[in-house]
Amino acid sequence: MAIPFISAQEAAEHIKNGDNVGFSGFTASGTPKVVTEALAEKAIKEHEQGREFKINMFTGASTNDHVDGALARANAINRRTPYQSNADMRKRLNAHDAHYFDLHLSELAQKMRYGVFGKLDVAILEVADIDDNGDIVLGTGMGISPTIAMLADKVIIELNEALPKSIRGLHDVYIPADPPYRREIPIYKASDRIGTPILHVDPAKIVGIVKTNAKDGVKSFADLDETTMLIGANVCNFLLGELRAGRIPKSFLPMQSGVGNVANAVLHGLGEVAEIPQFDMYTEVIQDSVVDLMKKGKCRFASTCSMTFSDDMMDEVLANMDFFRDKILIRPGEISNHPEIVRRLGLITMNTALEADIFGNINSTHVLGTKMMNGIGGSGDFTRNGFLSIFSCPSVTKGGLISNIVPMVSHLDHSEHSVDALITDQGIADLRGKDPVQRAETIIENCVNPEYKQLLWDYLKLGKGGQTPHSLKAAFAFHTEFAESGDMRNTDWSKFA
Ligand code: 0RQ
Repeated sequence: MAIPFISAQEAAEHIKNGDNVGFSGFTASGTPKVVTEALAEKAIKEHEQGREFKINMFTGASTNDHVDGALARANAINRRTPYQSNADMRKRLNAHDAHYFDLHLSELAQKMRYGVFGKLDVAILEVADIDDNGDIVLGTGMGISPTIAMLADKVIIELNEALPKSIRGLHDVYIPADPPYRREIPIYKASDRIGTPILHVDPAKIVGIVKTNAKDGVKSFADLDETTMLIGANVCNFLLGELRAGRIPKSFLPMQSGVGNVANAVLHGLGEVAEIPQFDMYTEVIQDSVVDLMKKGKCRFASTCSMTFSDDMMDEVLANMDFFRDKILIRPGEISNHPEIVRRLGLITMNTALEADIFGNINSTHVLGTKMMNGIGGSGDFTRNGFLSIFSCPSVTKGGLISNIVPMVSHLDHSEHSVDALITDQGIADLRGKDPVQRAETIIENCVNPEYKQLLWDYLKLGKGGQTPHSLKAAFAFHTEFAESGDMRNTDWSKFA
């Protein structure tokens, strides 16, 4: 029997208050776009009638305004995991209107299969193609799609007609067996294909197909500012030094990079350095800079969970599939971020901190210790297991009112044990093989902004010995000073002597 075409509103009627709902995609790429808007409208109407309407929301990573934005504004979310980056959703999480729990991205699909969050009622999948047997070509990001398609009682399809059928072949759909039956995941180089290009869904579960042609809507990057360029150059120099010293093999190692301007600057920088050989990427997100590297022949292959390209770049890639087909594989998040593979392939990992402390601990998620920014994302999956784990951030924020290097991080995401190097616009702190005091000295000397250097040297003297010499009274003085006067530079250690 043919799968029926339905409207977004009819699709939304299949979703009930309290349902667990899984969404395809990863970042803005490959997420549903119209059923979620209709669901938000339904929630608003239900609320107007005085009825409860909230769902529990499971995604690959962040989404876009059609998903997180629309549902947050409608106050339609009860539980949310594992990552978001939407201003309206952020407000809901921080107000506890939506109960957000922050999770390593690689863990969500398996935790859903283990039954941790109860049964999955509905999955909404954006697809490029589907036939009546339930054979699906997914869109531009995979996330948790294979697992939610398998677990959900009902599946709603968004067929995105803007995606060309030629995207078929880019996906590598694979679900590992669950313990005690799991075996090694047989990826020995970034380009190893282990699954199938097609996702099969039981057609009996598919309640209908909603047509759309909305684009992912990823914005182009802003021109790089001076700070970003300095960080990018420092990361490139560090990697070049490691290559010259023979600590990175001559053939280089696969790279992972987070999202954002710094990642873009680093990759752009690597493309400019002739001494860096061709390399592969094994990462969760590829951005526009990776396409440029592929065109230059610098990046040989990218294994990813999503193609997070700006709309213009996406059009270019999709129009030139003959060139890109053998250079990109889109995998589920639990494979793109799998700790086993990160360790085996020996990834060079590059992620971003909101703040770091002088001993090398990292806060990637909580602004000034309390407000959730986005979530840990894949940064922990990669950082903890990388061959060389690098964190970067600007040395100061808000025109210098905030130092991104503090005495003690106000929230801990990645401990000193997982961080090999910290890099800011000021310079590089190689933390490997150093004790906590040596780490602090290196970070203060090389990474801290000149306006904060003396303050942090003085803090180090406040500590009364021990392996990690903190002053527990003064450890959060930068943060409390910012709360009081709005400027961390006003910190006065004499109050704590
Ligand atoms: O504030 O928005 O008011 O301008 O925080 O800071 O410098 O624009 O940083 O966009 O690169 O994001 C860590 C959040 C960095 C991101 C984080 C303020 C600053 C600004 C944002 P405004 P920037 P970026 C791959 C891997 C975790 C997940 C991860 C992230 C705003 O990289 O989510 O790595 N990482 N995943 O002014 C107070 C500080 C601050 C601060 C910055 N110390 N205190 N405010 N800000 N530092 C991706 C995926 O997993 C999908």
